Amino acid sequence: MRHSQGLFCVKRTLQSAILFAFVILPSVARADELVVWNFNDSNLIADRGTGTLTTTVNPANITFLPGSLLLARMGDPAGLALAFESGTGLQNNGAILEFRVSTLGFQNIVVSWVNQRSEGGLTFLAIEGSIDGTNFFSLGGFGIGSANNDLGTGLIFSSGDATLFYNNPNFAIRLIMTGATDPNGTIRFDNIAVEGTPCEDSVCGVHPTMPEPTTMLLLGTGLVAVGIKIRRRKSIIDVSSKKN
Ligand SMILES: [Ca+2]
Ligand SMILES: [Ca+2]
Repeated sequence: MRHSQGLFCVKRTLQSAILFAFVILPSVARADELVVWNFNDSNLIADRGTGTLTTTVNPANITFLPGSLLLARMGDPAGLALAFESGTGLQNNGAILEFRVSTLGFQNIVVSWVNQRSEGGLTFLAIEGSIDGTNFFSLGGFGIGSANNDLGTGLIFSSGDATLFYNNPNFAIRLIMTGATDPNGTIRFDNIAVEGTPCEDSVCGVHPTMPEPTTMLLLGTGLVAVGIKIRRRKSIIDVSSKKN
C-alpha cells in the first residue's frame, strides 16, 4: 500500500516537472556506457552494452536512413539511423519508442540521442520515465525545431528525486511521437545511449537524503537540452527505500 501511495506521489511530482531547453556543450560526461544503439547494423539490437529497444510504429514504416556523427561514441561511424515514416493516414502519430536499461550499480544516469525530422515527419516528443518498468510518468517533452538537421537531446538524472532512477533494474524511458503531417515524412534517431557512473554506497546503498530539488540538465555542444526540475517530496523516500 505504501508502495502504491509512493508511486502516486512520484507521478504527481514528475508531472509537475518544469521543462526547458537550451544549447549545451559537447561532451556528455565522463561516464560508463550502459548501452548504445548506433543502428549501423540496421536493427534494434543494442550495439554495445545491454538494453532493449522497442517501438509501436508500424513495422512497414520502420527503415534505416543515413546516420549521424553527433554524439557518436568510441569512433562509431555515422552509418545508419533508425527512421520512422509517418505512415498512411499518419497512422504513426502517437507511436512509442521505448528503451529499457538496467541501471543496477550506476548513478548519475544520462540518457542522450540524436534526432532529425524531415518536413511532415513526427516532430513532437513527449518523454516519460519509469522506475518500476510498468508505470510511466511524464518527464516533459519538446518539439524538434528545424527540419533536416541533426539535433542532440539528453536527460541528466542527478540528485533529489532523480536518484529513484539510480541502481534500478526497471529503468525505462519512452518517447511518444506526434505531430506528423505528411505520410512520407520521417523522424530518425541515432546514437541512443544510456550512461552512468559507478554507484557510491552513500547514494545507492541507502535511500537518498534528497538535499536539493532535483535538476536534470543536458550537457554538450550543439545539443538541445531538456532539463527537468522536480520538487522534492518526502513521500518519495518511501518508494526509494523499497528499491534497495
Ligand atoms: Ca544493432
Ligand atoms: Ca549510426
